[in-house]
Amino acid sequence: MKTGNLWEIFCRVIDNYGDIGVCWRLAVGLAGHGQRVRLWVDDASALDWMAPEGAPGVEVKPWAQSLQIADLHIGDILVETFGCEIAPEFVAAYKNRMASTGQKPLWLNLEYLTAEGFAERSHGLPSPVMAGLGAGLTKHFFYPGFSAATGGLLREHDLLERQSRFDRPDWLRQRGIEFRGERLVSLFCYEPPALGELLDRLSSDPCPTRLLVTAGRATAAVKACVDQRNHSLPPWNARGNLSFSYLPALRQRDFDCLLWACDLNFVRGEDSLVRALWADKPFVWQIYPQRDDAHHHKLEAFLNRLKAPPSLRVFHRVWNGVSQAVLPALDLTQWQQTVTAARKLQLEQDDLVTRIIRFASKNR
Ligand code: TRH
Repeated sequence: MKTGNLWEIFCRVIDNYGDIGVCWRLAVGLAGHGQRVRLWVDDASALDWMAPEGAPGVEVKPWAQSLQIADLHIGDILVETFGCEIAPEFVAAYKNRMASTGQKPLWLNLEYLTAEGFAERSHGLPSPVMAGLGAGLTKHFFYPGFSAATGGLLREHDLLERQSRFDRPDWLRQRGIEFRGERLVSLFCYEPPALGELLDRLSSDPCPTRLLVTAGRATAAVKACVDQRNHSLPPWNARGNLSFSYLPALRQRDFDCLLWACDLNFVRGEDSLVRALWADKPFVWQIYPQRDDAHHHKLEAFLNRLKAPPSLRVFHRVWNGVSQAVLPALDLTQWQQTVTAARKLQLEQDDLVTRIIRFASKNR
Protein backbone atom coordinates (compact mmCIF):
# COMPACT_ATOMS: atom_id res chain seq x y z
CA MET A 1 0.00 0.00 0.00
CA LYS A 2 1.32 3.44 -0.82
CA THR A 3 2.07 5.60 2.20
CA GLY A 4 0.14 8.73 2.91
CA ASN A 5 -3.37 7.32 2.86
CA LEU A 6 -5.83 9.61 4.53
CA TRP A 7 -7.53 7.97 7.51
CA GLU A 8 -10.76 9.36 8.93
CA ILE A 9 -11.10 8.31 12.58
CA PHE A 10 -14.42 8.90 14.33
CA CYS A 11 -14.64 9.16 18.10
CA ARG A 12 -17.56 9.82 20.39
CA VAL A 13 -16.62 10.56 23.99
CA ILE A 14 -19.00 8.53 26.16
CA ASP A 15 -17.47 9.27 29.53
CA ASN A 16 -14.02 9.27 31.11
CA TYR A 17 -10.94 9.52 28.90
CA GLY A 18 -10.50 6.11 27.31
CA ASP A 19 -12.28 6.78 24.01
CA ILE A 20 -10.30 9.87 23.18
CA GLY A 21 -7.12 8.46 24.76
CA VAL A 22 -7.14 5.39 22.52
CA CYS A 23 -8.13 7.38 19.42
CA TRP A 24 -5.36 9.88 20.02
CA ARG A 25 -2.72 7.18 20.38
CA LEU A 26 -4.00 5.48 17.23
CA ALA A 27 -3.98 8.75 15.28
CA VAL A 28 -0.45 9.64 16.38
CA GLY A 29 0.74 6.11 15.66
CA LEU A 30 -0.66 6.16 12.13
CA ALA A 31 0.85 9.57 11.47
CA GLY A 32 4.18 8.21 12.70
CA HIS A 33 3.94 5.63 9.90
CA GLY A 34 3.57 8.32 7.25
CA GLN A 35 -0.22 8.19 7.12
CA ARG A 36 -2.38 11.30 7.22
CA VAL A 37 -5.11 11.35 9.83
CA ARG A 38 -8.23 13.33 10.56
CA LEU A 39 -9.67 12.69 14.00
CA TRP A 40 -13.35 13.61 14.16
CA VAL A 41 -14.42 13.95 17.77
CA ASP A 42 -17.60 15.26 19.37
CA ASP A 43 -15.76 16.55 22.45
CA ALA A 44 -12.07 17.30 22.05
CA SER A 45 -11.73 19.13 25.38
CA ALA A 46 -9.59 16.40 27.01
CA LEU A 47 -6.96 16.85 24.29
CA ASP A 48 -6.26 20.32 25.72
CA TRP A 49 -4.42 18.66 28.63
CA MET A 50 -3.73 15.22 27.18
CA ALA A 51 -1.92 16.42 24.08
CA PRO A 52 -1.75 20.24 24.09
CA GLU A 53 1.08 20.23 21.55
CA GLY A 54 -0.88 18.18 19.00
CA ALA A 55 1.01 15.92 16.60
CA PRO A 56 2.35 16.34 13.08
CA GLY A 57 0.12 14.65 10.53
CA VAL A 58 -2.94 14.62 12.79
CA GLU A 59 -5.79 17.07 12.30
CA VAL A 60 -8.47 17.21 14.97
CA LYS A 61 -11.91 18.08 13.59
CA PRO A 62 -15.13 18.82 15.45
CA TRP A 63 -17.77 16.19 14.84
CA ALA A 64 -20.74 18.53 14.65
CA GLN A 65 -24.28 17.22 14.55
CA SER A 66 -24.50 17.85 10.86
CA LEU A 67 -21.24 17.61 8.98
CA GLN A 68 -20.52 20.12 6.27
CA ILE A 69 -19.08 17.64 3.83
CA ALA A 70 -19.87 19.31 0.52
CA ASP A 71 -16.32 20.67 0.11
CA LEU A 72 -14.59 17.90 1.95
CA HIS A 73 -12.14 15.66 0.18
CA ILE A 74 -13.01 12.41 1.91
CA GLY A 75 -10.20 10.16 2.93
CA ASP A 76 -9.25 6.61 1.95
CA ILE A 77 -10.09 4.66 5.09
CA LEU A 78 -12.90 5.15 7.61
CA VAL A 79 -12.35 4.06 11.20
CA GLU A 80 -15.40 3.97 13.39
CA THR A 81 -14.28 3.53 16.98
CA PHE A 82 -16.17 1.60 19.64
CA GLY A 83 -19.36 1.30 17.56
CA CYS A 84 -19.84 5.07 17.44
CA GLU A 85 -21.59 5.09 14.01
CA ILE A 86 -20.19 7.50 11.50
CA ALA A 87 -22.48 10.31 10.37
CA PRO A 88 -24.59 8.98 7.44
CA GLU A 89 -23.84 11.94 5.11
CA PHE A 90 -20.17 11.14 5.51
CA VAL A 91 -20.69 7.50 4.68
CA ALA A 92 -22.74 8.40 1.59
CA ALA A 93 -20.07 10.79 0.37
CA TYR A 94 -17.41 8.15 0.96
CA LYS A 95 -19.39 5.61 -1.01
CA ASN A 96 -19.78 8.05 -3.90
CA ARG A 97 -16.12 8.88 -3.94
CA MET A 98 -15.08 5.25 -3.92
CA ALA A 99 -17.52 4.48 -6.73
CA SER A 100 -16.36 7.41 -8.87
CA THR A 101 -12.64 6.72 -8.39
CA GLY A 102 -12.96 2.94 -8.59
CA GLN A 103 -11.03 2.66 -5.34
CA LYS A 104 -11.85 -0.17 -2.98
CA PRO A 105 -13.44 1.21 0.19
CA LEU A 106 -12.29 0.22 3.65
CA TRP A 107 -14.45 0.90 6.66
CA LEU A 108 -13.13 -0.45 9.95
CA ASN A 109 -14.92 -0.80 13.22
CA LEU A 110 -12.33 -0.59 15.99
CA GLU A 111 -13.65 -2.45 19.01
CA TYR A 112 -12.86 -2.42 22.72
CA LEU A 113 -9.89 -4.34 24.03
CA THR A 114 -10.58 -7.70 25.60
CA ALA A 115 -8.73 -10.94 26.26
CA GLU A 116 -11.93 -12.93 25.75
CA GLY A 117 -11.99 -15.57 23.01
CA PHE A 118 -14.46 -13.73 20.82
CA ALA A 119 -11.81 -11.10 20.01
CA GLU A 120 -9.84 -13.72 18.10
CA ARG A 121 -12.93 -15.19 16.50
CA SER A 122 -14.34 -11.85 15.37
CA HIS A 123 -11.18 -9.98 14.44
CA GLY A 124 -11.19 -9.05 10.77
CA LEU A 125 -14.67 -10.36 10.03
CA PRO A 126 -16.66 -8.52 7.38
CA SER A 127 -20.10 -7.16 8.14
CA PRO A 128 -22.04 -6.04 5.05
CA VAL A 129 -24.05 -2.86 5.48
CA MET A 130 -27.58 -3.78 4.38
CA ALA A 131 -29.50 -0.54 4.90
CA GLY A 132 -29.08 3.21 5.04
CA LEU A 133 -26.78 5.45 3.03
CA GLY A 134 -23.90 3.03 3.42
CA ALA A 135 -25.80 0.07 1.95
CA GLY A 136 -23.54 -1.94 -0.29
CA LEU A 137 -20.41 -1.15 1.69
CA THR A 138 -18.79 -3.63 4.06
CA LYS A 139 -17.46 -2.90 7.52
CA HIS A 140 -14.64 -4.97 8.99
CA PHE A 141 -14.26 -5.58 12.70
CA PHE A 142 -10.86 -4.76 14.09
CA TYR A 143 -10.33 -6.18 17.57
CA PRO A 144 -7.37 -5.08 19.66
CA GLY A 145 -6.07 -7.98 21.71
CA PHE A 146 -3.24 -9.90 23.25
CA SER A 147 -2.64 -12.63 20.68
CA ALA A 148 -1.33 -12.85 17.14
CA ALA A 149 -4.86 -13.62 15.93
CA THR A 150 -6.15 -10.19 17.03
CA GLY A 151 -5.35 -6.58 16.17
CA GLY A 152 -2.71 -6.32 18.92
CA LEU A 153 -1.95 -3.52 21.36
CA LEU A 154 -1.06 0.11 20.81
CA ARG A 155 2.67 0.59 21.31
CA GLU A 156 4.86 3.38 19.97
CA HIS A 157 7.89 2.33 17.94
CA ASP A 158 10.19 4.32 20.24
CA LEU A 159 8.67 3.14 23.51
CA LEU A 160 11.60 1.02 24.68
CA GLU A 161 14.10 3.67 23.76
CA ARG A 162 12.17 6.33 25.70
CA GLN A 163 11.86 4.02 28.68
CA SER A 164 15.58 3.35 28.71
CA ARG A 165 16.27 7.11 28.77
CA PHE A 166 13.73 7.78 31.53
CA ASP A 167 15.20 9.66 34.50
CA ARG A 168 12.90 8.98 37.43
CA PRO A 169 14.33 11.45 40.00
CA ASP A 170 14.38 14.19 37.39
CA TRP A 171 10.83 13.51 36.24
CA LEU A 172 9.54 13.51 39.82
CA ARG A 173 11.42 16.72 40.62
CA GLN A 174 10.03 18.45 37.55
CA ARG A 175 6.49 17.59 38.69
CA GLY A 176 7.20 18.99 42.17
CA ILE A 177 6.76 15.53 43.73
CA GLU A 178 8.68 15.18 46.97
CA PHE A 179 10.51 11.89 46.92
CA ARG A 180 12.59 10.61 49.79
CA GLY A 181 13.09 7.06 48.65
CA GLU A 182 9.70 5.82 49.82
CA ARG A 183 7.63 3.31 47.84
CA LEU A 184 5.72 5.11 45.08
CA VAL A 185 2.23 3.95 44.15
CA SER A 186 0.14 5.58 41.43
CA LEU A 187 -3.63 5.58 41.66
CA PHE A 188 -5.90 5.95 38.62
CA CYS A 189 -9.28 4.48 39.50
CA TYR A 190 -13.04 4.99 39.69
CA GLU A 191 -14.43 4.43 43.22
CA PRO A 192 -13.10 0.99 44.20
CA PRO A 193 -14.95 -0.49 47.17
CA ALA A 194 -11.69 -1.53 48.83
CA LEU A 195 -10.01 1.87 48.55
CA GLY A 196 -10.35 2.57 52.29
CA GLU A 197 -8.91 -0.84 53.09
CA LEU A 198 -5.94 -0.15 50.82
CA LEU A 199 -5.27 3.19 52.52
CA ASP A 200 -5.43 1.54 55.95
CA ARG A 201 -3.09 -1.18 54.78
CA LEU A 202 -0.54 1.26 53.38
CA SER A 203 -0.68 3.55 56.41
CA SER A 204 0.06 0.69 58.81
CA ASP A 205 2.80 -0.82 56.64
CA PRO A 206 6.27 -0.17 58.09
CA CYS A 207 7.47 0.61 54.55
CA PRO A 208 6.63 4.29 53.89
CA THR A 209 4.48 4.86 50.80
CA ARG A 210 3.69 7.91 48.73
CA LEU A 211 0.44 7.65 46.81
CA LEU A 212 0.46 9.63 43.57
CA VAL A 213 -3.22 10.28 42.98
CA THR A 214 -4.39 11.23 39.50
CA ALA A 215 -6.76 14.14 38.90
CA GLY A 216 -10.53 13.70 38.78
CA ARG A 217 -12.39 10.72 40.18
CA ALA A 218 -9.36 9.16 41.89
CA THR A 219 -8.58 12.37 43.76
CA ALA A 220 -12.22 12.79 44.80
CA ALA A 221 -12.42 9.18 45.99
CA VAL A 222 -9.18 9.35 48.00
CA LYS A 223 -10.08 12.68 49.61
CA ALA A 224 -13.47 11.32 50.65
CA CYS A 225 -11.83 8.24 52.21
CA VAL A 226 -9.18 10.29 54.00
CA ASP A 227 -11.78 12.75 55.36
CA GLN A 228 -13.89 9.90 56.58
CA ARG A 229 -10.89 8.32 58.32
CA ASN A 230 -9.75 11.59 59.87
CA HIS A 231 -13.21 12.03 61.39
CA SER A 232 -13.93 8.54 62.54
CA LEU A 233 -10.58 6.88 63.02
CA PRO A 234 -8.14 9.30 64.63
CA PRO A 235 -5.21 8.81 64.98
CA TRP A 236 -5.38 7.25 61.56
CA ASN A 237 -2.04 7.30 59.73
CA ALA A 238 -0.50 8.83 62.87
CA ARG A 239 3.04 7.80 61.96
CA GLY A 240 2.58 9.45 58.57
CA ASN A 241 3.73 6.33 56.76
CA LEU A 242 1.32 7.08 53.97
CA SER A 243 1.75 10.41 52.20
CA PHE A 244 -0.17 11.80 49.26
CA SER A 245 0.64 13.80 46.16
CA TYR A 246 -2.43 14.95 44.26
CA LEU A 247 -1.51 15.34 40.63
CA PRO A 248 -2.86 17.70 37.99
CA ALA A 249 -4.19 16.23 34.75
CA LEU A 250 -1.05 15.05 32.99
CA ARG A 251 -0.18 15.01 29.32
CA GLN A 252 -0.61 11.51 27.98
CA ARG A 253 3.15 11.13 27.62
CA ASP A 254 3.61 12.16 31.24
CA PHE A 255 0.91 9.78 32.34
CA ASP A 256 3.05 7.01 30.84
CA CYS A 257 6.07 8.37 32.75
CA LEU A 258 4.05 8.31 35.96
CA LEU A 259 3.59 4.56 35.52
CA TRP A 260 7.29 4.09 34.80
CA ALA A 261 8.18 6.06 37.94
CA CYS A 262 6.11 4.01 40.38
CA ASP A 263 6.70 0.69 42.12
CA LEU A 264 3.05 -0.27 41.86
CA ASN A 265 0.35 1.14 39.58
CA PHE A 266 -3.39 1.12 39.98
CA VAL A 267 -4.95 1.67 36.56
CA ARG A 268 -8.45 1.57 35.12
CA GLY A 269 -10.36 1.28 31.86
CA GLU A 270 -8.64 0.24 28.66
CA ASP A 271 -5.77 2.44 27.63
CA SER A 272 -4.01 2.70 30.99
CA LEU A 273 -4.14 -1.09 31.34
CA VAL A 274 -1.96 -1.42 28.26
CA ARG A 275 0.32 1.34 29.48
CA ALA A 276 0.71 -0.43 32.83
CA LEU A 277 1.83 -3.55 31.02
CA TRP A 278 4.42 -1.63 29.01
CA ALA A 279 5.61 0.12 32.20
CA ASP A 280 6.87 -3.26 33.42
CA LYS A 281 5.79 -2.61 37.00
CA PRO A 282 3.33 -4.56 39.15
CA PHE A 283 -0.19 -3.26 38.55
CA VAL A 284 -3.79 -3.70 39.59
CA TRP A 285 -6.56 -3.01 37.09
CA GLN A 286 -9.99 -1.60 37.82
CA ILE A 287 -12.08 -2.69 34.89
CA TYR A 288 -14.75 -0.41 33.39
CA PRO A 289 -18.04 -1.73 34.80
CA GLN A 290 -20.62 -3.05 32.35
CA ARG A 291 -24.29 -3.94 32.61
CA ASP A 292 -25.11 -7.43 33.86
CA ASP A 293 -21.59 -7.74 35.27
CA ALA A 294 -20.27 -8.68 31.83
CA HIS A 295 -16.96 -7.21 32.97
CA HIS A 296 -16.45 -10.02 35.50
CA HIS A 297 -15.83 -12.47 32.70
CA LYS A 298 -13.65 -9.97 30.90
CA LEU A 299 -11.56 -9.49 34.03
CA GLU A 300 -11.02 -13.24 34.45
CA ALA A 301 -10.04 -13.58 30.80
CA PHE A 302 -7.41 -10.91 31.31
CA LEU A 303 -6.07 -12.51 34.51
CA ASN A 304 -5.74 -15.79 32.62
CA ARG A 305 -3.91 -14.09 29.78
CA LEU A 306 -1.59 -12.47 32.34
CA LYS A 307 -1.05 -15.86 34.02
CA ALA A 308 -1.70 -14.02 37.27
CA PRO A 309 -0.74 -15.83 40.48
CA PRO A 310 -3.51 -16.46 43.06
CA SER A 311 -2.67 -13.41 45.22
CA LEU A 312 -2.97 -11.09 42.21
CA ARG A 313 -6.24 -12.71 41.09
CA VAL A 314 -7.80 -12.31 44.54
CA PHE A 315 -6.53 -8.75 44.80
CA HIS A 316 -8.20 -7.92 41.46
CA ARG A 317 -11.48 -9.52 42.45
CA VAL A 318 -11.63 -7.58 45.71
CA TRP A 319 -10.49 -4.32 44.09
CA ASN A 320 -13.24 -4.70 41.49
CA GLY A 321 -15.93 -5.61 44.01
CA VAL A 322 -16.34 -9.10 42.54
CA SER A 323 -15.36 -10.63 45.88
CA GLN A 324 -15.93 -9.35 49.41
CA ALA A 325 -12.80 -11.05 50.79
CA VAL A 326 -10.05 -9.17 52.60
CA LEU A 327 -7.43 -7.59 50.32
CA PRO A 328 -4.46 -9.95 50.09
CA ALA A 329 -1.01 -8.67 50.96
CA LEU A 330 0.86 -6.81 48.24
CA ASP A 331 3.30 -9.31 46.77
CA LEU A 332 5.24 -6.97 44.55
CA THR A 333 8.09 -9.39 43.92
CA GLN A 334 5.86 -12.07 42.49
CA TRP A 335 3.61 -9.62 40.63
CA GLN A 336 6.67 -8.06 39.05
CA GLN A 337 7.72 -11.43 37.63
CA THR A 338 4.22 -11.91 36.24
CA VAL A 339 4.15 -8.56 34.48
CA THR A 340 7.67 -8.88 33.11
CA ALA A 341 6.90 -12.29 31.61
CA ALA A 342 3.61 -11.10 30.06
CA ARG A 343 5.19 -7.95 28.67
CA LYS A 344 8.03 -9.94 27.10
CA LEU A 345 5.52 -12.07 25.20
CA GLN A 346 3.61 -9.01 24.03
CA LEU A 347 6.77 -7.28 22.84
CA GLU A 348 7.42 -10.21 20.51
CA GLN A 349 4.23 -9.36 18.64
CA ASP A 350 3.55 -6.56 16.18
CA ASP A 351 1.80 -3.52 17.59
CA LEU A 352 -1.72 -2.46 16.65
CA VAL A 353 -0.75 0.31 14.24
CA THR A 354 1.51 -2.03 12.26
CA ARG A 355 -1.33 -4.55 12.09
CA ILE A 356 -4.03 -2.07 11.11
CA ILE A 357 -1.88 -0.70 8.28
CA ARG A 358 -1.18 -4.25 7.11
CA PHE A 359 -4.89 -5.05 7.31
CA ALA A 360 -5.70 -1.97 5.24
CA SER A 361 -3.10 -2.93 2.70
CA LYS A 362 -4.54 -6.43 2.31
CA ASN A 363 -8.14 -5.37 2.12
CA ARG A 364 -8.02 -2.46 -0.30
O1 TRH B 1 -10.71 7.03 31.53
P1 TRH B 1 -10.94 5.56 31.45
O2 TRH B 1 -11.64 4.98 32.56
O3 TRH B 1 -11.66 5.24 30.09
C1 TRH B 1 -12.72 4.34 29.97
C2 TRH B 1 -12.24 3.03 29.41
O4 TRH B 1 -11.46 3.16 28.25
C3 TRH B 1 -13.40 2.15 29.09
O5 TRH B 1 -12.96 0.95 28.48
C4 TRH B 1 -14.35 2.88 28.19
O6 TRH B 1 -15.41 2.08 27.89
C5 TRH B 1 -14.79 4.14 28.87
O7 TRH B 1 -13.66 4.94 29.14
C6 TRH B 1 -15.80 4.93 28.07
O8 TRH B 1 -9.51 4.80 31.37
P2 TRH B 1 -8.45 4.63 30.18
O9 TRH B 1 -9.00 3.81 29.10
O10 TRH B 1 -7.20 4.17 30.80
O11 TRH B 1 -8.21 6.08 29.61
C7 TRH B 1 -7.55 7.07 30.30
C8 TRH B 1 -6.75 7.92 29.35
O12 TRH B 1 -6.43 9.15 29.96
C9 TRH B 1 -5.45 7.27 28.95
O13 TRH B 1 -5.19 7.52 27.58
C10 TRH B 1 -4.42 7.99 29.80
C11 TRH B 1 -5.02 9.36 29.88
N1 TRH B 1 -4.62 10.18 31.01
C12 TRH B 1 -3.79 11.25 30.78
O14 TRH B 1 -3.38 11.49 29.63
N2 TRH B 1 -3.44 12.06 31.84
C13 TRH B 1 -3.86 11.82 33.10
O15 TRH B 1 -3.51 12.58 34.03
C14 TRH B 1 -4.71 10.68 33.32
C15 TRH B 1 -5.16 10.38 34.73
C16 TRH B 1 -5.07 9.89 32.26
